[in-house]
Amino acid sequence: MGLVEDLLANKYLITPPAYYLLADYYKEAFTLAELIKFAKSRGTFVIDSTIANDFLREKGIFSSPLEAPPEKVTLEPGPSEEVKSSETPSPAENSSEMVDLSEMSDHGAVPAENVAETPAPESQSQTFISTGEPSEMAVESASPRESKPEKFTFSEGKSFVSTGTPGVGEDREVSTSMEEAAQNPPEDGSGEVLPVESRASGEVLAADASEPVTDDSSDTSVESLPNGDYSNGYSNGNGYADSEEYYEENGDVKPKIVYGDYGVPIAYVEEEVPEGEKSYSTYSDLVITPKEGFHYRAKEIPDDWEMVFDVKNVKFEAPKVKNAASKEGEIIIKAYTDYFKSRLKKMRRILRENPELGSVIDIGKLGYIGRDEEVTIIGLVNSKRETAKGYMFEVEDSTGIIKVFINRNNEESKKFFQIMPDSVIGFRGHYSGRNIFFANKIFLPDVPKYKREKPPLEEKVYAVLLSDIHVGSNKFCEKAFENFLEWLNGEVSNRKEEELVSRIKYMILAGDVVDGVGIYPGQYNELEIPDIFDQYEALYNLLRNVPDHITMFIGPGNHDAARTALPQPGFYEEYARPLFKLKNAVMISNPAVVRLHGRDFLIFHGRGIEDVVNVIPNRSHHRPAEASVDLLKLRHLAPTFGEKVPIAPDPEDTLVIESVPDLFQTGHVHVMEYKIYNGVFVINAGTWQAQTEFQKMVNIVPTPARVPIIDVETARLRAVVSFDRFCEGV
Ligand code: D5M
Ligand code: FE
Ligand code: ZN
Repeated sequence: MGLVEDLLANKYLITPPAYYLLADYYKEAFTLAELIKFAKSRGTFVIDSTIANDFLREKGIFSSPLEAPPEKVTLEPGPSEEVKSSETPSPAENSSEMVDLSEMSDHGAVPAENVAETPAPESQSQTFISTGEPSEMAVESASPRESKPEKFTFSEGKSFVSTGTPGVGEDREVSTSMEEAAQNPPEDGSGEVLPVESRASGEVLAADASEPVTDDSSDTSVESLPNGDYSNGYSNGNGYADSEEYYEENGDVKPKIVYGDYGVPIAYVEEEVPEGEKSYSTYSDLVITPKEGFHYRAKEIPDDWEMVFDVKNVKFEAPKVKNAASKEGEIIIKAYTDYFKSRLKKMRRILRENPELGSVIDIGKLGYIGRDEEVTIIGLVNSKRETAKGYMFEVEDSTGIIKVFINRNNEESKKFFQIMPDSVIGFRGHYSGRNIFFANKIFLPDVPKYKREKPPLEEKVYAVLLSDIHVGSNKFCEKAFENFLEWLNGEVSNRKEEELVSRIKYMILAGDVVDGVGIYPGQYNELEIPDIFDQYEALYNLLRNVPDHITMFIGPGNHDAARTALPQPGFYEEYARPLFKLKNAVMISNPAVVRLHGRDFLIFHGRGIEDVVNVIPNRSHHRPAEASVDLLKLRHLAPTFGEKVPIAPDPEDTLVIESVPDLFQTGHVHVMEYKIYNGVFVINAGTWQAQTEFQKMVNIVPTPARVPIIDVETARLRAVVSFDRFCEGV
């Protein structure tokens, strides 16, 4: 068996970049047992490129990443150089329940054949690694605890609406307190209104999901729609091509190569295969039309939206190097230097808006001030670590580098844990004269505490937030999604829902709209639609059923056909072409800022959350809103360079949260959760994909098919409509 299969058989995972690093040496220079033992010693069961590099170095196969043969160099940034602080949570959380390889240490390395003899992944799928009970955490966090619910019953409807905490034991009744949930979320210690995490909500959701469901699909007409031409108004700026052989495996389908700028092949256009000949459906005959007589108030409300920020509109200047013959490496170094200069400049501007900062001085000029003088420095935190008496940072600005120390007894030192490497921070204190700055105050860029008042709107108008639909996955909750589409088309169960649907004017999709192909090891086995073109076609066939008056904003995620590194300017049009012909859709970048009726919605797929979870103690994939608040405090969507999230060497850092949004939407981690932080509504929109085998192994418990509905005026939650009962057993 190959490396991926062998690892999977042992409940170990490998990322594609790590695979490419290791595959050639497998069985030649190392055994499976050695690799597993190494991963185990690092307390992880996910072999990524950092682990792979370290392993190869330890095996003496190469001694530094630079010595790897050129064809093995991946686009993923190499391991970070900074000293890891001791508070970084250990990835070994799961180790006690991992496959027991203790025999290995007793008897030395087990030959690969022995390890490979363990049962195939399919037969082991029930014995996945599990730690604790994240499902409770996952579902309990979405509803405010203290709202006094006004109750109403759904016995037959296809959806269920909830924002308040349902009463205990009301398993057939679902409660709501929309206004209260929206305007009076309970407060927490920070002095700002923050949502409260409630356990009951999840339980009632589950109970509700077990209700018998009436099939009222007869209300929707199903007929076939003629295939229109793909519109072609979008130009793709990212000329990345995938491996040619990959697509040539496609049996008798002859790929047609499309060339981008400079003759770089960017896509292989599949020849049309009639749907009847395919073993899967792309929903080509799904047509849902608005229910006759349903009154859409939103149709009468004038459109009011603008793109405030889209990466595609940023003009990046290519880095200037001495001459055209400059080495490629030199250009890349220059590009990243420009990138960090841009970050520093933007973040300094944000930090200086805080009047508490006082006088700011360049690091290079510290030598000119008196030792008693209190000053502030602002710089990139290159590294941080705990010392015997406190915390030490290495901080850099464009004029110099300095060590910054803060004593543990100072309350301010607690901020140490919030500071992610490579974020830009202000330190106030004294310069010792020996290249150490003694700080007594730490300033995170943060978000001002005051609420940004906006003029009221004449009419209530709502936006629905979606993310991670993952069309094409066999875990895509298609029935739930179709029910949601019917709901949008007026198939509602009561007056409350009618009011909601009637006023929905916008829909935001924050990435991973399809499942993609070749995204994680073993994904192929979980694909219903194994073809990326057909996945986008299927998504198109679903989304064309969104009523015309609802404007959709659709951005990419890491499963989409788009550049992997952040920021993602947009979908590769050659792959996602069907989306571009949706009349009521706007293709956006990741990240992007859309202004709806004067309210700024920051939309970000959310990969930055992964780094927060890895770096900041006590963070979890199951509490994404908390992690998003950490990013807001650092005013950056992916501060740390060289961790899990690849960052493109653009000369400008477009991941800085330059202006404070009214709402900050993420996805990616597949858990619906929200919070309010300093006036910003922070929400993760969850997913439409049930738990995948991969997620089982890494213990991610999603909360699929819940739709948060936002009152645009307040940029707060109006209701959560849940279709999860249709997502069971997917
Ligand atoms: O991400 C779905 C979830 O899976 C999200 O919580 C991140 C997590 N994820 C994705 N890739 C990995 C790897 N390689 N290791 C650990 N966890 C991961 P999605 O983007 O939908 O796949
Ligand atoms: Fe996803
Ligand atoms: Zn994702």
